[in-house]
Amino acid sequence: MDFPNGFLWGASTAAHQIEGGNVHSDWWEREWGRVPGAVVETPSGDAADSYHRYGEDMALLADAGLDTYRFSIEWARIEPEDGWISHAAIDHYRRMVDTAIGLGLRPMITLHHFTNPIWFAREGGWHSDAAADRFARYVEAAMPVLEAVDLVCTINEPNMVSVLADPEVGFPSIGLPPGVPAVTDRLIDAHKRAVDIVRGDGCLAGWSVATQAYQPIDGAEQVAAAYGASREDVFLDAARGDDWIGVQAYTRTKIGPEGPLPIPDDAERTLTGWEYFPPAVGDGIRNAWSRAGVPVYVTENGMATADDARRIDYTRGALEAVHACIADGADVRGYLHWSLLDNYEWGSYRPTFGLIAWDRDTFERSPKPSLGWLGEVARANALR
Ligand code: IFM
Repeated sequence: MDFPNGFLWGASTAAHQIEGGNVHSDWWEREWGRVPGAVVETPSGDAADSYHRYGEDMALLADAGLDTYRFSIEWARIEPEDGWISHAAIDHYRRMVDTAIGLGLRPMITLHHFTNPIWFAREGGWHSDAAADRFARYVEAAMPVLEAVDLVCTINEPNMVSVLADPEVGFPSIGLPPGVPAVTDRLIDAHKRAVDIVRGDGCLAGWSVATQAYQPIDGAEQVAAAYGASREDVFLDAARGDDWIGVQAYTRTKIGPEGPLPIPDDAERTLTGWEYFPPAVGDGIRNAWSRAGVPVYVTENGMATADDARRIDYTRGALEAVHACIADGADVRGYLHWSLLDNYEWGSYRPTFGLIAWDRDTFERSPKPSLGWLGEVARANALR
């Protein structure tokens, strides 16, 4: 199975999940019990210390044969206090961009990946009418990071941000609560403003949506359509006119007449409790391509497992589905695996998604066979 010329192959990460010490962010506050209603099993602490070890991490990615690294820059580091910009943080992320390019990696930068500065959260977060203005001001301030970057993701999984805008909501294993409509509107506004800002500097702008492969059983088609409308489709529709759309797919959600159905007892589950279902990415691509009508990147896809051979099986199955979408005419431009490193899965280190493991005390990196495997696929630009 050959992939199109110029197809990008890479892996994704998010700042809070790997950098460590993100002390000015609202998630750090949650992790240390300072947010009423929020329950977190384990604090992120030093995470993988990728804030200091990013060069080693990127080199492992590049040496394996991959060509693209998606990472996020951290608003809470760049603007730790309302209106005060850290030039040291901007310089840090510029160094990361330079390092990636020096290694032959194309950087894709995410501007917002779940975490907010504490001051932003205290002032209402995405519930505040000032949210889009505050976000746009941060994006303006971050522009020096993007000088040598073309692909920019404004907001990661706005549909999850809308769901998680209330701290007592955790990540569910089946279905999602509906988003908060006013938050959804503000996120779309913030996205459009960020698109204008980064396009002004010549970047290609998009955002990445958590696609959930809502699959109706017979007779539940309308229920599934209504279920997906506020949780997924509104965010895909908002990407019409963007330069690209990101699909982030892991599992499916079967929908019956009353809504999401439980995962059958005999189905294989991953370490996040989700059903093992590699073709989910195909459902996500098809929905994104038909609704947004712009080039698609798979910006996240992977499996939380301690069994790396199973990760390879999963990824092979997912790539078969990506290839089938391309064969059917979808304009898919790249595949970025989640994740480069085992990381902080929003409350715990147990679900391991990484192509690379690391020691919790020494931070020593141990690439897994899946990294080499994906690198070979990338070098061949084909799945054999
Ligand atoms: O770890 C998350 C990531 O932050 C957003 N997309 C889904 C991943 C796995 O849950």
